[in-house]
Amino acid sequence: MAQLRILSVFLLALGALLGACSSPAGESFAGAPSIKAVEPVAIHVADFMLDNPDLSVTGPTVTFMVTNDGPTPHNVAVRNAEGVVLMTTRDLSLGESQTISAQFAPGDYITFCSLPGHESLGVKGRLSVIAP
Ligand SMILES: [Cu+2]
Repeated sequence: MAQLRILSVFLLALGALLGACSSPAGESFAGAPSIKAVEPVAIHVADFMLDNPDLSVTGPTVTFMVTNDGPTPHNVAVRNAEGVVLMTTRDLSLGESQTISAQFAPGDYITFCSLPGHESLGVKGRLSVIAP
């Protein structure tokens, strides 16, 4: 029973610590402006990876700014769990960017490059869209 009590105290302390670290919605830390939903989500694609393979964004409208940092042409596409592609950039050459917006229902999606073989080489990530 004593162990359970110690665990409870620990969890309470942890909760207080986590609470102290998070800022209320709409507030930002000094010098670090909060990212609003209307600002593009930056994605950098390269040979053969995405710089941020685990994105969480607020929907329904999401704007991405996709940049290709690799010598091989790439695009960034988004598909849902059923495999339906909901958004694709054009094929971008080294240094090219495209800003693109699409609507997403809350849920989990896959980001990938649709050029042959690129997804299996590593240009793949997860996108989680949360309700506003
Ligand atoms: Cu690619």
